[in-house]
Amino acid sequence: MTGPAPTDVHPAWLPPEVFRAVGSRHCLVLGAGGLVDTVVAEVERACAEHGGSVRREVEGPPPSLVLALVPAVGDGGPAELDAALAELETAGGGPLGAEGYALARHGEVTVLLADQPAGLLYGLFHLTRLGESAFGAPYAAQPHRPAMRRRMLDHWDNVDVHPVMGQVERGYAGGSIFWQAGHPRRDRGRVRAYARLLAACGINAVTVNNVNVHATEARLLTERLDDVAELADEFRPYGIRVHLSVTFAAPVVLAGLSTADPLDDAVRAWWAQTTRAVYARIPDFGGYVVKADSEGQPGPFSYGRDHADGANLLAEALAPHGGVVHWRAFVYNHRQDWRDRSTDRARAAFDHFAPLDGRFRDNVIVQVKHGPMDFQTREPVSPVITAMPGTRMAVEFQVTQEYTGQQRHVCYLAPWWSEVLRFGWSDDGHTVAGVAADGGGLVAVSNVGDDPFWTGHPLAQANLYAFGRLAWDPQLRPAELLDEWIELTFHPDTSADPDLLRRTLHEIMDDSWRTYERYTAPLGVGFMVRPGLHYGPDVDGYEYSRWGTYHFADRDGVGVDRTRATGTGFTGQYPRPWSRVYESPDTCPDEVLLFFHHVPYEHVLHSGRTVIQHIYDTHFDGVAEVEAACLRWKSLVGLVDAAVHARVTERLDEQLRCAREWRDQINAYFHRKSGVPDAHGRLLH
Ligand code: GCV
Repeated sequence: MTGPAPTDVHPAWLPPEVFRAVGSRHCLVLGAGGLVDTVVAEVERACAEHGGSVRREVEGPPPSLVLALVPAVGDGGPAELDAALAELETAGGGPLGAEGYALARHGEVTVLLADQPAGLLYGLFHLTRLGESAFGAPYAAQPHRPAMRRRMLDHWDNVDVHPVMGQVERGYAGGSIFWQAGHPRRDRGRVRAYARLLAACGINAVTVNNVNVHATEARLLTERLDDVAELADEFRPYGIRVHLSVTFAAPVVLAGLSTADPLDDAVRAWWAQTTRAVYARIPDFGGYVVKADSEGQPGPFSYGRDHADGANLLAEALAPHGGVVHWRAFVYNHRQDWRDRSTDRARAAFDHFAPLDGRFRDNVIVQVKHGPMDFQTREPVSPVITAMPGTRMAVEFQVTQEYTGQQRHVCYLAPWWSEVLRFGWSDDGHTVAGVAADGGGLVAVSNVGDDPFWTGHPLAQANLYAFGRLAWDPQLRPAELLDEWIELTFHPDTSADPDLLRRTLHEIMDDSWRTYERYTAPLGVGFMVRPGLHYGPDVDGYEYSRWGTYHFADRDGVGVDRTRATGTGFTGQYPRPWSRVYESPDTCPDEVLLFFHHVPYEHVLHSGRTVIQHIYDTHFDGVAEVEAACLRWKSLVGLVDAAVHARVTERLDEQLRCAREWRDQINAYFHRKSGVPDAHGRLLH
């Protein structure tokens, strides 16, 4: 069932060592169903490696680990199982649900209970995180349920190599693990191993192609559906449903209809019939993902319809089969005139979507990027997330590091995602995490490719891991998640200096997002990257472009006035208290000051420093922090796998080169614009 682990790829957070505690026990598994077979196969593999045993019949010597589906528990099971069940009942809290599980320890027996097979699988992976501690002192049954029902990764993978974007759009880890130059890859073991890693961090949905749907990829929906079905077969044993990005123009480009108008009967009939065929082939298909009227993709605007009309068309086709449509809210004018100060890209998603609240069908999930612009290193939370109580919403993160160092720089993103998820408004305790949990869950763009370390930069694996875990439980702390990831991936106890290894990884990674922020675009102003590529500094690269990403630096100051009083009015899209907080530079948090305000260089931040001195200081500090990270990493020679050490060393060298370039270009630029010298007299070039 699980197949042999591929040997040409790093085991990431599932090396055989993490199964030692489970694999050295005498295990009893009670229950049946597809995912139970996966659990049994996992436990068998672990026991073969570590000397334990597995059986599925109650009769036999006392087990030390019982994994049981509650409905399969009958008379005659171990007494410890009954005790755990009784505790669970007393604890209340209702059923464990489709994916929940409970863990308990009584006497010498650890018990894992679930209502349904997926829960058993997630519980098994929880045991890998606990290791021996799951088999120590007794503890009463503790239930675990995911906060989000849908925890999804979108792959921006192309079937054909795109002439500009390549095999994977914004991919920094080699080619696609699904597709290679026009065809599905044959090495399916890699996909299965990926599914296993994803399940182990809690992911349960994957989109297998880019949201920019080109000609070949459009046909995955119809004549190339078998390719999608093959992938679904690999993901299914790990409880992961496959979704497909489709083009809104499909009825025209695939079936030759004269229109894709969402209100046209022939168009509706085509989607209904096409979707029926998809479910006939892939009964557990998840649904469609759509990028419409965005960056050149077709959409309902061409027919004078709005996004509710467009999304409802696909939702109607999916509803009879239990599918959902993820309809992206990333809609803005990408053909702006930089001279036009009245258009503000940050406003666009709210302007298009907030008025449609309440008009989307139940199986539409409006998928919103977490910030109003585009996955910059720092942005405020998108106000759209606060504005559509009558709509199911999914919040979209970007695990692939398009604007955060492209997996050449260490940039552990969980601290930021955690901040976003905790962002709250109103007295009723609304938070981003709450909106996602009540609606369509969390989605992220994957950072995985066919690279032997999965993610190019081995330390970027932590972002993938942390995303899945935060989607399961948004309350988890980033440092705690890093602990988990370090223990699983590096198993420090088997190294010569466990404390040094743990401490050093934390020192390098904990604050690496803020380090990256320090040496790149300052105070939330964003972009300043090379156009198209989005790597390395180019302060004015986007300043006179059509993409709507400006910083407006002149000799007196910098930043975008998005206030109601004198700017684009974007601050008015927020509920209180944020509409007020962001409106005034006196209350606006420093880290997003230049996102909301155009201020003089001598403006004094809450930190007590002027904007210009902050720019100089943070850029020197950021580079110093990268220098320190390089030295720290050196000290881990011999404590981590040699190939991992070499790859990270190579990436850190590039990070340091690039950080120095950022520092020098940004500092020189603002020094030349402002004429203000550095208070500490450092070289500004
Ligand atoms: C898939 C940004 C990226 C694009 C991406 C787009 C999106 O603009 O640069 O490559 O397209 O976001 O999220 O749709």
